[in-house]
Amino acid sequence: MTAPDVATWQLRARFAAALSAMYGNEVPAYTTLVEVSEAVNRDYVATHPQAQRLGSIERVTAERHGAIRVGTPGELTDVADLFAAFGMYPVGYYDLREAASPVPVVSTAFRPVDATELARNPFRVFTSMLATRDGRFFDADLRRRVDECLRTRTLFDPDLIAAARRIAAGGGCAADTAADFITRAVAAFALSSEPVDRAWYSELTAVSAIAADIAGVPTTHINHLTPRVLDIDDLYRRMTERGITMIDAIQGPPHSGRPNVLLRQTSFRALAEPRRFREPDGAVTDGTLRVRFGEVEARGVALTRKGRERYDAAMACTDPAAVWDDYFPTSDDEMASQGLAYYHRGDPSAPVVYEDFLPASAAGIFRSNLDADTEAAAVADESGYDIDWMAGTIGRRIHDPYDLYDATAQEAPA
Ligand code: OOG
Ligand code: NI
Repeated sequence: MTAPDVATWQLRARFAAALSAMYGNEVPAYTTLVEVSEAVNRDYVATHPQAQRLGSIERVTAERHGAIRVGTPGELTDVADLFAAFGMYPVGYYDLREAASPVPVVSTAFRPVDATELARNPFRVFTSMLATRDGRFFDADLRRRVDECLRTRTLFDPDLIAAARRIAAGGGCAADTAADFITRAVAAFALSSEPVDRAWYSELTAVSAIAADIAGVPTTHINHLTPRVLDIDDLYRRMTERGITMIDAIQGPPHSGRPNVLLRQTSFRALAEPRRFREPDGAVTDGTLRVRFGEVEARGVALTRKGRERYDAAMACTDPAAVWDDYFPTSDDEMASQGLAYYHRGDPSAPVVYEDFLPASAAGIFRSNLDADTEAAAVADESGYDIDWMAGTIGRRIHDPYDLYDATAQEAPA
């Protein structure tokens, strides 16, 4: 068999770029964020000789992650099939119901799993499914009505999913198939212009803003698209100077003079966007919704299990910044010799970049962009949601991030 014209990684790069173009058209603040991010990265590279140790400026500049939310196991399965055509596979299980401030979703991240593919294009999408089976957040009546509403919608055209399966099986596709496939995939994540059912949306909002966002509308949408920066403190200052109100903190590890670990993120709420509503009397009116937002991130070295335990312990302190130096050493040499972080073939000058997400940050990002929390009732969780449930449901292995970092660390840098 001959190689396909367009390989999965090329499809992934084109998909990420096309989503970015769509998002920039629809959300003007995103374009500002990308401009500021690029300026931050240029300045950082110009003043820091070691700047590219966490990734080439080409990769970092093109790098994005997105986030989507779906309502049912079937929709999550379609997402898994669609993203496989772009060489993106589920990695990690994030249970945001367990966060300090719980969000009623369970999540995974779809991304390339090996170093070569990540170097070609690292696009990833954090994907959450509404936890309607969890009685703490959904009583029997609400669950039934939400599930009924979700049953009647089709997020992804079955033809698109069938095409995705063929492309995944063939490792790519013909040139004339590629453009059409990408256009249809991007369209599946655009904000819908269909009128929103006012009564249903309001009713859901009253019990759960997240349920309204997912089940109150007939489609899904990319809710943010995150560029990567090399200096997030600088980015935060520059955005604030431009008059964009960021959430009040950077999520994740504190600023320190020590090796950057894992992931630091911050976000801002997008402005209300014009939407059409169908009123109870059938009339279509104009209104607004705030469903999309901006986020930016800085990535550091991937921590080993031992390093992650340290991290979690430091973050459990009242002021992690104040105690950071008690938990983490000053240099990559020490990080490597103490087995706290991953380095290619043990070489402390070659960090393995963290490619995943952090549940506490994810819950924080979610909540900071919703008007209200979902109240949890004091009943038992009988949903059965866990990583095995999710893997079984989508019919795929969910990769363990540590296995992937272990494998990457044994290779030379890509
Ligand atoms: C996802 C929030 C999680 C991140 O970067 O941690 C996330 C969402 O709001 O749907 O994207
Ligand atoms: Ni995000």
